[in-house]
Amino acid sequence: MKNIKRALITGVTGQDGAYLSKHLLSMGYQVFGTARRGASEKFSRLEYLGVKDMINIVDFDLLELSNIHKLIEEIKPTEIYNLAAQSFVPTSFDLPILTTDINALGTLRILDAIIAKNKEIKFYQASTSEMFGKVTEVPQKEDTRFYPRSPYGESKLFLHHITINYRESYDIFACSGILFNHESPLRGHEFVTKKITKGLTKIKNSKQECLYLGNLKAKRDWGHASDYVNAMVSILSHKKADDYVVSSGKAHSVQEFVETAASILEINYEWTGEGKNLALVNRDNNKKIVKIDEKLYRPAEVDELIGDSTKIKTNLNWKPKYSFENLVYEMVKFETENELVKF
Ligand code: NAP
Ligand code: G4F
Repeated sequence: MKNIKRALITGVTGQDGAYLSKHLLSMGYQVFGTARRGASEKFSRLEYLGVKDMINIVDFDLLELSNIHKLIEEIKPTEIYNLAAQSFVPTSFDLPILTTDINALGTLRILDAIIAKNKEIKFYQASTSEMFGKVTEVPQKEDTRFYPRSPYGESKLFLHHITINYRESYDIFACSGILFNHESPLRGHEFVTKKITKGLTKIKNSKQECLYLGNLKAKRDWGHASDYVNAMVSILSHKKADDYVVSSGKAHSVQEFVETAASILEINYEWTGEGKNLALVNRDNNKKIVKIDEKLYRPAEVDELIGDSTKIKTNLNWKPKYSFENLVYEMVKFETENELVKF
């Protein structure tokens, strides 16, 4: 029993928490996952993957210091994966202080507890390509200059740097994964890929008239969450603590994502108009099924992200299984088969 690895995952109710739990359980880990108390339960992702009953759920909030000390004492984790965050970029413009407290100071609370309680715990931190922001180099790699464009990106830059600082100052095994956008059927409903796959499926089934989106020209390097949680585990399993970019190496615009999903759904479409009048028209009935809503534009945008994951591929032998097309296909298929499910 002594050698069983005990992983504590913060944010286990989120997309990555669910996939990571499943992966760690398949490797024989004992998994503890944190959830915030709320008015209703939110374990639908864990239930969908069939792992809810195999995880020990514990109460936790990143805003509170005492609970992380208590969890480390009680659970005695060998590894902590800090995935919990206020992760939606637009919300960070509305709630910048809360976002910073949860993401930046929350991480510092955990790091400080590790120093105080057990410096042997291995620590994984969820950093992000949003830190590259207004990019200064294409593609972006570990040493590309950071230029965040949102309070979310700024909060993540702090936690990225403080993780490195604690590793160097206190000789702990603390790593950052600089993950580019990763999606799945379990993606939150507010993110653009879920909005598109759910919205177009409903339109195809005559359950919705039109889908409103913001900036269609933004480009993202999209991968699948199940491939990216494997990278997290590889990062903590390596003999040396380090930071890695995790990406597909290919960028697509939001407009291309719409086109790919529409093609999978066999919607006979064409684009009309330009700028804020750009719209996707269903040629079978001449209805505009995707329109721009300028309210969805962000105060500052990250125009194009594309990652260079040579380091993790070379050093840790990581390789994604999903292509962009397979990712979109799986998300559309999920929506056609699970119309009423909302994560
Ligand atoms: P997600 O689906 O939004 O999940 C976030 C999780 O954090 C949820 O379980 C949420 O709990 C929890 N949480 C939020 N505030 C908290 C607080 N104050 N205390 C404790 N838990 C809190 O995010 P994700 O897509 O799985 O991403 C996981 C991590 O990777 C995040 O840190 C995100 O910023 C980062 N990241 C994601 C991507 C991506 O493309 N998915 C890319 C790079 C980095 P509730 O259920 O209670 O809300
Ligand atoms: O899906 P998004 O909201 O993801 P975003 O902002 O890139 O952030 C995600 O990826 C980050 C990694 O780079 C994570 F750190 C972060 O936690 C999160 O998981 O938006 C993607 C793009 C943006 O350029 C946005 O302006 O899609 C554009 N977009 C266009 N219309 C839209 C919409 N985004 C959303 N959410 N909703 C729209 O209607």
